[in-house]
Amino acid sequence: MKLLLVVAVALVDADGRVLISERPQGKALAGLWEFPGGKIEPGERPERSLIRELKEELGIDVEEPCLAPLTFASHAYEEFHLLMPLYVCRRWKGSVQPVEGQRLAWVRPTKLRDYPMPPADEPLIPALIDLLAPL
Ligand code: 9L3
Ligand code: MG
Repeated sequence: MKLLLVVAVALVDADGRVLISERPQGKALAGLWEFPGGKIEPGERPERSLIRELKEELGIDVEEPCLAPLTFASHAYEEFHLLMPLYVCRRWKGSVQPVEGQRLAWVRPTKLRDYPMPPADEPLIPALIDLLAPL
């Protein structure tokens, strides 16, 4: 089965909330809330892909040293197997905007389960709760 490589990010604000984005109508998995990101293009380094996607989808500028890999998602869809590292990013330039008209939400990690997510994204929640739990 084809392996689809995708990158995703948990943008974390000063209050420890995480950004999720609703997939627009007309796209696969429309209406589900995901960690922003997208496909890695052939020959592209994953960090570059993520920087590109964050500019395209949210209008922000991220620098590579601000990205830290946290964990991986893996899910077998009918047509492909998805492999998706989740990065964490706490610093960016510019204000987050819904460039593609998508709905956005800043959510406490423990509240992420209130939002319907693609099957690849949901198993990432515990790692975020663990990372961002108040000390
Ligand atoms: N996908 C799942 N969870 C995510 C992201 C960013 C992407 N957090 C899945 C949806 C699509 C595929 O990966 O099947 C490619 O994503 P996109 O290029 O349609 O955003
Ligand atoms: Mg995308």
